[in-house]
Amino acid sequence: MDRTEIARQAALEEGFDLVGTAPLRPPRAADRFESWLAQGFQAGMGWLERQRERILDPRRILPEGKSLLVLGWGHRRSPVELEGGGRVARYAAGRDYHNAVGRKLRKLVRRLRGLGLVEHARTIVDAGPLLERSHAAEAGLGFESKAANLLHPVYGPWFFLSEVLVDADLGPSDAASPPVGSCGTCTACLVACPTGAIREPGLVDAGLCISYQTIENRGSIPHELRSSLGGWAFGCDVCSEVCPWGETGEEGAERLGTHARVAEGTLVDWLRTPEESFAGEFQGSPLQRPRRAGLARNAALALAHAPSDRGLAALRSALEDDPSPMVREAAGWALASAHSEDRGVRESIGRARMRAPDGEERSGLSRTLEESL
Ligand code: B12
Ligand code: SF4
Ligand code: SF4
Repeated sequence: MDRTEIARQAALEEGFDLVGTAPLRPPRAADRFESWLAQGFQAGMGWLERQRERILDPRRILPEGKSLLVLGWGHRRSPVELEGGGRVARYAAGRDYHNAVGRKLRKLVRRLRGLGLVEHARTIVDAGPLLERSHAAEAGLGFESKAANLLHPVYGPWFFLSEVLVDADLGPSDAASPPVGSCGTCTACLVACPTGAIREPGLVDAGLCISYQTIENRGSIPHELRSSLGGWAFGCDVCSEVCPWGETGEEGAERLGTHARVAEGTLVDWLRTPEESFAGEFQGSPLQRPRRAGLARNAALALAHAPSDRGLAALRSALEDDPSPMVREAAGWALASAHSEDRGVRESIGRARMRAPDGEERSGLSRTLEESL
């Protein structure tokens, strides 16, 4: 067995489903990345701009590096909805994949070192300075798609990517010619995207993407997008769900499990979680990423898509006394959107506007009152 095959076998034995190798060099989609940044499609994710140099030449991450071992781990599972409404992107329903995959990567590196295959190595999963889908396409893990997701003939879009940068020359993998498949004439994701975020094939404007707005945006979600959120309380799977390549593959829900706050929690619970208990309650879950105020904001807006008496009561109290101005404002919008006919709702929003100091909360509530009532 040559060293590439040994490394491949080691990765498969660590539980990865897909393995490929590629030379450590600038990503093939470098021009696309630069033009994406130039057009501001990264929205508030300033770290992508700050890491630009390393992303454009990953040899800066590991100067001794020669190859990339690119790994895929499937996460297909059924749609996830909280009791009473509120959708959660499937990848985020259980334990945080960054931790689960990170552990596997570290074990793999120990093993590769033990085998004498590598000395210097660096692992990356998601947040590292690498254009993962581009290198993964080059390593033969899948093909680039109109939704921008990397698609695999068996796993569709339902797999995570991660990498080990190594100082060994692993050569191209056997899979270096991309797996057969393409979008062909399909345009299902372009048509289905609720906010028109896929501006053209392969080009996603993060500022319009529900995934960005509900996970990465720490501020207020733009009013124009709120009615299109469609009940997504964390992330969005629409472009993956409509993809015909995503229909096969085994169910893998047991891999990350289902977090208690998803299995037993409701939007009302999420909205009411106090700052003091947030970290404890959501421990180990990717749902922590937007922090307490971001998740409560998402819950408030999603309650507009799943109206109920409990939701009405929770939104009223959030409007009155949530500690975050962003959450109070979102609660006002959700009340106006779903409960404007209920007694006293208009007056409560009006009073909240009077109480709010000058700033985003006040202007947001004014806009809500002007537009919806
Ligand atoms: C920033 C980011 C986001 C942003 C921006 C998304 C985007 N499309 O750029 C936001 C927050 C919106 C986001 C959302 C999601 N993300 Co994200 N995200 C990233 C991150 C950190 C960087 C992506 C990036 O650099 N974007 C810049 C653009 C230019 O790069 P790109 O989209 O990868 O570019 C591809 C296309 O241009 C296409 N392409 C290239 N040439 C051509 C030519 C043609 C003709 C066509 C059609 C396409 C095409 O291929 C390029 C890659 O080679 C990566 C991890 C990483 N470090 O790479 C994860 C990552 C891409 N995300 C991932 C996931 C799972 C998601 C979501 C599905 C999460 C969810 N359920 O809510 C959504 C999907 C949204 C979408 N349709 O892209 C996975 C994707 C796995 C896969 N199989 O593809 C990654 C790889 C994380 C991981 N480690 O698993 N994400
Ligand atoms: S994740 Fe949702 S909002 Fe973002 S591009 Fe896909 S369908 Fe559109
Ligand atoms: S839905 Fe159709 S166009 Fe979109 S990524 Fe899947 S195959 Fe390509």
